[in-house]
Amino acid sequence: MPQPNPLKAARYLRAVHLPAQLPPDEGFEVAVAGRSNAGKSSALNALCGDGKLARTSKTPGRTQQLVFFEVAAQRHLVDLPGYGYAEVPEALRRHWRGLIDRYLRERAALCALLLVMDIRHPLREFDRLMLDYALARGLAVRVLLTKADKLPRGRQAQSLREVQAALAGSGVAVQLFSALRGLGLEPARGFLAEQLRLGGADADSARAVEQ
Ligand SMILES: Nc1nc2c(ncn2[C@@H]2O[C@H](COP(=O)(O)OP(=O)(O)OP(=O)(O)O)[C@@H](O)[C@H]2O)c(=O)[nH]1
Ligand SMILES: [Mg+2]
Repeated sequence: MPQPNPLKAARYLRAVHLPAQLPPDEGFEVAVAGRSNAGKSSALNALCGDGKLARTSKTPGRTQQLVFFEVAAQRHLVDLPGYGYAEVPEALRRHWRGLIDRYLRERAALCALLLVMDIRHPLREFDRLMLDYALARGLAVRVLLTKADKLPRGRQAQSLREVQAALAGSGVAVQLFSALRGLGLEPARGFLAEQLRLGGADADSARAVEQ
C-alpha cells in the first residue's frame, strides 16, 4: 500500500537572489543540488507530489535563484541553481557561486543534501566537489540517480552498483529515481522526512517543547 506523502504540504515560499532575502536561519533545511539540467526541480516536484511546484525546463539554467519551499513551519526544501552551466553570463555565475557557497558554508539550518545526478552522467567533477564539501561539513547526503527511465533495467542496476562502489564507506546512500515514472519516491521521501524531522515521535516531542 502506498505510504502517505510526508511532503504533500510543500508550498513555494520565496526565491532568494541576495543573502538578505534568506528566510530566518531556523529549523531544518535540505538543499537539492546537482548539475544543470540533471532533473533537480523535477525530482522536487515528484517528491512533493505537485508537478507545478518548482519550475522545470528542457533548457539548462532554468532555476536561477535559491528557491525555498516550506513543508511545515521552519522546515524547508531548497531548489538550487544547477552548477556547471556554461551559458549563464559569467557575472551571474559568479554571483550564484558566491551565494551558494556562502549558503552551504554558513547556513545552520542546512542539515542534508539531496544530490541529483543524471544516471547517464554520474559523479562528474562538480558532483564530487559538492560531495566532498557536504561530507566535510557533516551534512547527510543522499544521491538520486535520476532519469533512470532513460536506461534499460540492467544498465540502471549497473550504474547503481558503480556509484555505490565509488562512494562506499562515505555513508552516502545512492538510489535509482525517475520523476517521469515515479520511481524511487518512497526512499527519497523517507530521507527528507527524517532530515526535516517531519512526523513521528521526534517532531511531536519537538512541538511539545516549543509549545
Ligand atoms: N526522462 C526523464 N526526464 C526528466 C526526468 N527528470 C527531469 N527530466 C527532464 O530533464 C529536463 C531538466 O529538468 P529540470 O528538473 O528542469 O532540471 P534542473 O536540474 O532543475 O535544471 P536547472 O534548474 O536548469 O539546473 C526537463 O526537460 C525534464 O522534463 C526524469 O526522471 N526522466
Ligand atoms: Mg531547476
